[in-house]
Amino acid sequence: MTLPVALITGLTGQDGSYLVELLLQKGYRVFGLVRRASTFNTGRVDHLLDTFDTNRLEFLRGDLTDGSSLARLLRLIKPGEIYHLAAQTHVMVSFEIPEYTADTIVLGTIRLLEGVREVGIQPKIYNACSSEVFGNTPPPQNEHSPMAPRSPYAAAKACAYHCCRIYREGHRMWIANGILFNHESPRRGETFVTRKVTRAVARIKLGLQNKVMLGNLEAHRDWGYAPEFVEAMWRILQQEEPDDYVIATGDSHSVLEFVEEAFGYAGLAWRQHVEIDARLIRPLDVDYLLGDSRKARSKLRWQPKTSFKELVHIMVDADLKRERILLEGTAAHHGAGLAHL
Ligand code: NAP
Ligand code: F7E
Repeated sequence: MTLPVALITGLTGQDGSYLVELLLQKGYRVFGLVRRASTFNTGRVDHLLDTFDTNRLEFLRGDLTDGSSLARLLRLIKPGEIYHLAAQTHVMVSFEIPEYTADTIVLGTIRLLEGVREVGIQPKIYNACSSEVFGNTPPPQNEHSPMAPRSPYAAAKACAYHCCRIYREGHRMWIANGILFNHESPRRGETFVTRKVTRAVARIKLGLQNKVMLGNLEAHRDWGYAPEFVEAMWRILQQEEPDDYVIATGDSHSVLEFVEEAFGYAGLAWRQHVEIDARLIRPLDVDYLLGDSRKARSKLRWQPKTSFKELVHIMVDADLKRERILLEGTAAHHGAGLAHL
């Protein structure tokens, strides 16, 4: 029996790591595009290498900035489904490296789509769009809300979204945009605000640091749980016809509320540990995101399960566990001097 074959760009990222687990559970053969880095960058998926034999999961070297590598992979794999997740994903960083951000998001997407055309395959393609494209369009935001990007990242995601629609309509390709609102997990990158806070809470609780510097505490985000959001990506590609979907919880909280919940859960007083650093405040920020995902709920039969509080607790618990293990590792390496910790 031939297994369905999927290619994931961005497999080493937060979403890619949960998606590959889901696809392997569902019986897919999965290929992951992995870029070259000077240090190991497969930490989020290394646990899978032991679990699955190499016929089910394979990493292939490539880069969104290198169209020839994408075309070569497509020719080699001929995937039936492509989950296009790779990107420069940090909004603040996009103000500092706008060209690279646009190169990965806009040109990277075009290179991938042109590669598909050149190789002559007809896969179903998922493109990772973002709620950032809505900017300060009043909440709740859905598939019909105007896009009003407020960062180079958001502008690039809006452009890639339109490119996907153009290829869908113009070249009759099967491409769907998932407009996902923020989704978090213990695997979230350490420089996004949720993980920055929960990691700091754990380290403060264990006496490893005392302060955390933050920027705008007033911004509101609709934060969901990443494993549930990758399930929506898969459901989008199982539809007969390609379409665009907002994926969100419908519950919005401020950064300050996230901080209060995370510190409170660990029994800490946040005011004693949080300081504002003006350098972390963005040239432009998105004030209030709250998604209306009724279309996904009815057409995909998808719905989120994890509440805001549960998400915060999952992340704090995971960081406490991780920091304790790291601490024990340090103690083992450095001997008895740290044993009292
Ligand atoms: P992430 O954790 O930052 O992962 C990004 C992935 O892209 C990583 O695998 C990274 O590789 C890879 N990548 C970056 N530059 C690349 C390049 N030049 N060539 C090849 N690969 C490259 O992001 P995520 O949170 O999983 O998000 C997945 C996608 O959904 C992204 O497109 C993001 O913009 C979008 N999105 C995310 C959210 C959210 O809340 N998480 C919401 C809406 C949309 P390394 O591991 O080597 O860095
Ligand atoms: O910021 C504020 C910051 O960087 C959230 C990406 O996955 O989701 C993510 O983008 C809010 C902003 O996520 C700090 O100003 C305060 O208002 O965690 P974030 P984001 O910008 O919403 C969207 C949907 C994506 O598509 C992106 O790829 O928190 N904030 N203080 C801070 N943010 C950070 N990073 N660090 C702070 O110290």
